[in-house]
Amino acid sequence: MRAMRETVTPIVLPHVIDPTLATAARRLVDDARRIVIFGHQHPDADALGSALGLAWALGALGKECVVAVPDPPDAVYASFLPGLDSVVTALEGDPFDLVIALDAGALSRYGDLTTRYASLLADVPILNIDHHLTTTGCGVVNIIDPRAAATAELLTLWLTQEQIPIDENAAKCLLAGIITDTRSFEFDSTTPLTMLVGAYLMERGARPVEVVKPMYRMKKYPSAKLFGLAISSLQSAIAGHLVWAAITPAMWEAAALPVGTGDEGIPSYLIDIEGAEIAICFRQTSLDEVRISVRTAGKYDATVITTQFGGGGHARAGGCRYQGTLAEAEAALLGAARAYLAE
Ligand SMILES: [Mn+2]
Repeated sequence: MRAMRETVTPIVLPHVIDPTLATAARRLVDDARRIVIFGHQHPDADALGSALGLAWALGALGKECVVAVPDPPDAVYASFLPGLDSVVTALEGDPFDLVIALDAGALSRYGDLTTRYASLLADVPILNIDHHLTTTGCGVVNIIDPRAAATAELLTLWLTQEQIPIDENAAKCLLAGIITDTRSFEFDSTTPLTMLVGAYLMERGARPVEVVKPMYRMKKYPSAKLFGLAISSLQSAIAGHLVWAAITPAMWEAAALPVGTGDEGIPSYLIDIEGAEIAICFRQTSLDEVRISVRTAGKYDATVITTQFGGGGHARAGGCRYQGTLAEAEAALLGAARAYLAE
């Protein structure tokens, strides 16, 4: 006998969006026939997944939807975002009735789309849906909530609140947005509601593995080779609180990769070693230049080290360049790290 029942109650998402805003947004959509959906510059999988998910959902209502972004999408998204090949970077044809701008609040984040195609977009209302803290919105109606982990989460909640059906293609696009903005539900931005929205989209046929594997697990053979070579240089000091590794031109050559390309995620890998508080990845790109990535845990701030060498970054991740040999760079950076750990 199996422990679990075969069926569960269908998931019902709560109506959490301000009803006035939700209805106003619905009215804009109802009044439009031809809709252009914008994703922001250098579109990530949340911008693209939200835009395509919405296009699938509104397309099924009989709306003519065009998804446009200022920069071409990265090819890695093609395997899990149905309809990615329909995304355009230039507009043509009849004027539009509505712009729906997704995953950024400021119009400038959509590149020059609005200025380049002013004739197609003259007097066209904008509906803005976004989850970034820093924005007040660029639309006549703005559904903005930084509590949402992804624009795709907010959009799913709006679609379900307005009883607009989400088919399998839409569900796949929307789940991709949520998974990539939360790194597989890992970041602190993930809430119980995020998980519930994810479950709702899975119920409609979306599968996390289709996104997680190409985004976070798949690597090319030369990249795996380089990773192994670099990790073979791993060293530690100060009871494991300081760890470091180096990538040399010979390693890139042995892995059949151009010298200086990529870091294969080694900086993040190093700081996940148990006990590590400061991790440094040295990448020797020529005989007299070394690029350095610093990662920190606990109370340590990476910029305390990188700014000593003219670099910058954030508390957890910083970088700098060192003019000199690898041995000189290691002596300088490890010296600074040891001094910091001794404070
Ligand atoms: Mn986002």
